[in-house]
Order: sequence, then C-alpha cells, then structure tokens
Amino acid sequence: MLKFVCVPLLLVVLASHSAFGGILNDIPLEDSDDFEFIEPRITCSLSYACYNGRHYYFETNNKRSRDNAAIFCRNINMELVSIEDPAENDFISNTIKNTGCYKKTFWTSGMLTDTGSWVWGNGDAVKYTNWMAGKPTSGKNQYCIDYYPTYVQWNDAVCGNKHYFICESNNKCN
Ligand SMILES: [Ca+2]
Repeated sequence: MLKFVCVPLLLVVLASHSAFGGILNDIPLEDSDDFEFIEPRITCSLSYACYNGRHYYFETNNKRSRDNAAIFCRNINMELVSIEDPAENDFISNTIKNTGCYKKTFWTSGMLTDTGSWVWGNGDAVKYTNWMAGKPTSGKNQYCIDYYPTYVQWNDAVCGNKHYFICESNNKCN
C-alpha cells in the first residue's frame, strides 16, 4: 500500500519541480537576482569645453600630424594648445579621462628647438611640465609633445605621427 501512495506522490513532486524549473527558465536573466549589470564602456565623445573663461576644442575624429593639427586650429581661429600651469594640465587630463578618451593620443603645440629647449607653439618656453616617467628622451626624432594614452601625461613623439589634438582660444566662454 505504501508503494501505491509513494509513487503517485513522487510523480507529483517531480511534476511540480519540472513546472517550477520551467517557470524559472522563462524568467528573463535581467530579472534574476543573479544578473550582474555591466556598464557599457564610455565611448570617447568630446568636442568643445570651457576652462578659466577660455574655449578648448578636442578633435577626436580626425588624426593629423602636429603641424597639420596646428593649421587646423588656426583655421578655426584657435591655436594648438599650450599648457602653462598644473591647473590647465589638470583640466585637460581630467577632461580626457572623464570622457572616455584616455585611450587616445592628443597633440599639444610643444616642440623641441634646434638649440635643445622645449617651447610652445606661441614661442613661450615650456616651464611647467608633466612628463611621463623617463621622458623626454628626444630619441628617434621625437621632438613634439603629446598626451600619451591611459597615463594622460606628456610624451615626446615623432612630429609627423598622426594623432588627435587640442586647440585653445582666447574666446570668452562660461
Ligand atoms: Ca594654454
């Protein structure tokens, strides 16, 4: 008699388990407590920014050599960026980092003169610096300053290399 009771009971239990399993399988994964939401990686999307009352333009679509980047900036009434102090450097490096652009290389206007001194595009001497560790070496024709990816610190690079770049202007902004 016990066998006749137990077998139907076992069948009912198995059936309910199966049905429950079926319901679980029908629940979309994102409704489950086990679902781990992964933030989409922020893509680099950046153009104009305002700092200290001045406009900055971050070109993140087309790469140019250092000289062609300077020409591009002049054509939009700006100059390839010169970084005069830590605050300006922090604004630029933080803007690059916070917009997901930290994996890209950006030209500044800095370059090495024939006399071995670093100057900005406006002719001013490079006084404040934010070189990466071990830089500059000025080796292998690396005579221009860029922001190196990820570290977002300065690197000496071959001027003819094509990179993204940053322009700045004296135009007022808020
Ligand atoms: Ca500047």
